[in-house]
Amino acid sequence: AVCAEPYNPDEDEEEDNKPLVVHPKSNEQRCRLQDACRDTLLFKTLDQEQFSEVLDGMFEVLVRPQEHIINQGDDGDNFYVIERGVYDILVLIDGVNKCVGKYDNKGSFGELALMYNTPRAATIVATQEGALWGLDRATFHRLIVKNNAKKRKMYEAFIDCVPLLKSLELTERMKIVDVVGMKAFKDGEGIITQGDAADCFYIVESGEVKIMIISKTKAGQQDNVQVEIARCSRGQYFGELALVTNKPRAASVYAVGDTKCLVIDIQAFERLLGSCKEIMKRNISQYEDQLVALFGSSVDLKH
Ligand code: 1OR
Ligand code: 1OR
Repeated sequence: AVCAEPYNPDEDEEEDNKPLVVHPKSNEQRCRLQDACRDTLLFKTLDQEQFSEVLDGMFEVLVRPQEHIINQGDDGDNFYVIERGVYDILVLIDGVNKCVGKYDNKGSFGELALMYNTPRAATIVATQEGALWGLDRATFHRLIVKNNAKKRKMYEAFIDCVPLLKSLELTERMKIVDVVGMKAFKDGEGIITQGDAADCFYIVESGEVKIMIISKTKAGQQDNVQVEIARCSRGQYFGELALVTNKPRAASVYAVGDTKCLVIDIQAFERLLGSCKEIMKRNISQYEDQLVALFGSSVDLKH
């Protein structure tokens, strides 16, 4: 019924004048909350005041093993940030509930139904005891959804000129903008560490990154020397390999000068960039050739 009502800006203004919800917290709770939200991508484009209002509006939710936090098809009530616990993502495919992914002690979920006023797109089940921080629908709308218009203005032009995303429809590219985070890195700062587990993907917005790989036997050098194998600048992406191959990070990545990257989490990557995977795979098949050109053979890597 909600989506059939005509949009009334006066009502919206009325809503904006009401005080925001505040759930009082102890210092200890506030610390844990801040820790849990440090890497929440949806909060990355908020200013200090908005972020602090979001934290005020969040409330702690303790969960038991097998508890359904969200059921596919329901109306959306809250958005959740994970403090701890493992959560399966189930989607109904041909009448069968299939596990299509999981959250392992980090990440957030439940934004889609609140952003687009749609039924819940997946079921989220806790596989063990855990703790979440919730944000109610109305507060999420006032603080996050309203920020999306600004976000679209900021990143639309950039996203439109990323070669990888050229094949997507405009509405698909806008959905990416809605969920991306922006991270800034200082000169020399590590962005990805070879061997780590992967949970996100990057597009360079400004500055440059260098990709370094640990070479076992590069002629005349000692063990475990890092060699530069590639650089990425504005509009180029990195961090796709581990997500596409389901393996640990194949290389380390460092900022060269002050650098800003768009960050997309693995679930949004699967959901929104699935159709770009063929392009990524084609480019990945060229990594091997580049490797041979650089080192003479591809067996030189420490695995
Ligand atoms: P929501 O409000 O729809 C369920 O409630 C949440 O599960 C959803 O927001 C997302 O935050 C989260 N497709 C749709 N929603 C997903 C998915 C997903 N993964 C996590 N959520 N896919 C799985 C990608 C690994 C695509 C399945 C075809
Ligand atoms: P990732 O998720 O493995 C490190 O995290 C990223 O560095 C990786 O995704 C790729 O985006 C990138 N050539 C170009 N880029 C590479 C290469 C590569 N390896 C990793 N990345 N290789 C060819 C070397 C000339 C090495 C292939 C193993």
